[in-house]
Amino acid sequence: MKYKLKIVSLSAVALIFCAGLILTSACSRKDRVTEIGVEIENDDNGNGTPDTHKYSFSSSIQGWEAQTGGDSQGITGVAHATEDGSGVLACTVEMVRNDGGNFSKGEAWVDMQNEPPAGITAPVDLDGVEISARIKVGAWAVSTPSNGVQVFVKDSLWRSWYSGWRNIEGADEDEWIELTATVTDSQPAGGWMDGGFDPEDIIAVGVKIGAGTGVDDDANIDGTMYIDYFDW
Ligand SMILES: [Ca+2]
Repeated sequence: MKYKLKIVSLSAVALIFCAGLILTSACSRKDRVTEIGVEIENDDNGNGTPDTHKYSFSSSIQGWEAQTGGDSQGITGVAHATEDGSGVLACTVEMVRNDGGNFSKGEAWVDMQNEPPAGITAPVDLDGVEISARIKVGAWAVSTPSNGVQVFVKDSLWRSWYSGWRNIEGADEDEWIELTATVTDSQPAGGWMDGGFDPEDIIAVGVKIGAGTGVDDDANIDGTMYIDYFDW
């Protein structure tokens, strides 16, 4: 009887020990997951604060794509990358100046009906709201006449609103460029708006790059444009 009791108590000790091991293991797994999650969120700003931009590209392309229709096909692909410690959308630019066809400008954009930012449901009311994007290009994008960049939005009938053209100049080479514009129901200076555009009914946002015009050449303009975020 005494012997049996000893076996029972030894088994109980072994059981408690195993339970402890399992619990410890479960806890450390949870800690590791939490740590990885924090690392991904902090990746973008490089200063220990989470990136709260609508599209931050911290760890994915968030549904963005290259425009493959119409006359704006000069961005031929998008991919996730890291630039200056931040998750970015890397856009492959293959434009042809004075192309006269589909490649003298290009767009990276997202259909928010399918790929909305966290906590957002499209359509979105952006009337009077400032939109912003942070982008970077290299020496390949600097030329005369100047190439340029714009931010844009589209309403649910695919009517467009483009911010004023912003020249890419020598000082911009390898520097982050902040693009900002306030969406309204009128055409901005140097920009474009389709008739009837409704700023309260936005389903798509994007960034455009275009080749400068006014000279008679058909130079290739090839390189990578990085988009750090798109926000409003
Ligand atoms: Ca980013």
